[in-house]
Amino acid sequence: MIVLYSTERDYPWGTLRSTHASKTKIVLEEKGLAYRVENLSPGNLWKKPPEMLAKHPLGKVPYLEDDGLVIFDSTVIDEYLEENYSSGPRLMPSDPVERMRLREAEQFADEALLGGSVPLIWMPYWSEPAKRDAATMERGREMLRSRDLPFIEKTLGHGGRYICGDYSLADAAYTPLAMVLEVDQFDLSSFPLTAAYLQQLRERTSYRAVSPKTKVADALSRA
Ligand SMILES: N[C@@H](CCC(=O)N[C@@H](CS)C(=O)NCC(=O)O)C(=O)O
Repeated sequence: MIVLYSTERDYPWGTLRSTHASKTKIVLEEKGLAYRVENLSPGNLWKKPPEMLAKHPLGKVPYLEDDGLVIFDSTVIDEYLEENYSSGPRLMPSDPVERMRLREAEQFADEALLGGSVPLIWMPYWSEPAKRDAATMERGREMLRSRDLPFIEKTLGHGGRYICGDYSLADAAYTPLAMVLEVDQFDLSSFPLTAAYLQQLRERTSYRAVSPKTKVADALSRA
């Protein structure tokens, strides 16, 4: 069985999960694959114990084991799942230009959101409210408002239902944004296309596995 290494934890303000590992969990769900989650403590992400470094050279999540094969990096894992498990729904188009657009949209999600604005908002939620750095969180929200959301809004202007038209691997990369902004109760009224898009992602069956309303114990595997 596929084993996904992630970090997930229940808090009174919602169940928090690694954004990058959630991107991979969504693909496992969308493709209908059987898997279980190996839940690592948040402390492992900075302690980086040797057993973790043996599987991911940077000691990050996600990494995944599939029948003896160990794979790291959410983008690489997601493409591997798509290419190796062709029996599930196709999450990548075959046209080279469409594939390029998908990778471009995913790259933006990785660099601008998951590696840029989103952690400034998300990391403080792993601490109790009194210990959160409000200024850092606001800086993350401002990056979203001024840089990231305008680009997403423009991209969604193509009229398709999802970021690249039909549902694809790229949408898995935007689902962590839906998750984070749900916890943050972020006001998206100036970005109506993005608001509708993120809501659509939340309404997919796959979202249950990463929803802040789903307790860790209730989404640790899929048969
Ligand atoms: N490029 C990597 C980034 C993974 C990543 O940064 N994961 C975070 C958790 S969401 C992490 O492990 N952070 C610990 C660290 O940066 O050392 C991927 O897409 O998998």
